[in-house]
Amino acid sequence: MTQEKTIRRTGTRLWLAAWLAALSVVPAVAGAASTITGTITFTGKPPAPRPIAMDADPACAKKHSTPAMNEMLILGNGSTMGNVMVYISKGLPSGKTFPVPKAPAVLDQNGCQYRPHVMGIMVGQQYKILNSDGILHNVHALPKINPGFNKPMPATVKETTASFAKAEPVFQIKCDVHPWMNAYVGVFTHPFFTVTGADGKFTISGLDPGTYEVTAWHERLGTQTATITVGASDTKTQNFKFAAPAAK
Ligand SMILES: [Cu+2]
Repeated sequence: MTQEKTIRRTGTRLWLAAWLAALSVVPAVAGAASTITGTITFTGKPPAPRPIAMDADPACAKKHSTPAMNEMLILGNGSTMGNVMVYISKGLPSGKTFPVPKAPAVLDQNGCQYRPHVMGIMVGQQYKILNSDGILHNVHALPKINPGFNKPMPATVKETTASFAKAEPVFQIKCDVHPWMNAYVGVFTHPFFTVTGADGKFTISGLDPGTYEVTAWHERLGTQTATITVGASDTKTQNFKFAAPAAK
């Protein structure tokens, strides 16, 4: 091939690449993604934080220099609430499928506590369960729709995996060796779920315009729902308040 021809071909290729790049930056106007955001707060007098007594297994107690605290009620400044799972519970088109993340959802057993305490996962996504402790644990999943499982994880077993075939909000995972160990998992056919940190904030984005039911779930204080309509490229705010249970 002559040098001139090579230059001409390279030029054509560069032009084509520039043209394709220009196409890809055309904004997608139709169905522009929308967002639902908000803050979860706790009202009423919160109970005093409770330390977890790990004395039953000295190997667990030894992993903490200060007592591990119960994770049921995580409060931030202004009584914002953590460990609340927020998800779209109605309104997504029934036939639409969403890609399953290739990365696994990871549950760790660390300091004889599950990390994270509350998490969401998609149907078919790999659920990787780690044993960072190097202590005997027993992962006992208690779903009602999916099959349950009970996986002993001796000190030498660092990892096991599972997955869930059906949507199921929200079920408990417990450790049969350490009765204080609890985690909660929600399984979804879509990616529109999140769990609040101590700041109580949540953001669910990437939604098509439409009317949605949003559910906020807490392990002790139950569920709340709200119906929200978002337009194209819209952001709507929906806050939730959970009240302390009435004294008995
Ligand atoms: Cu355990």
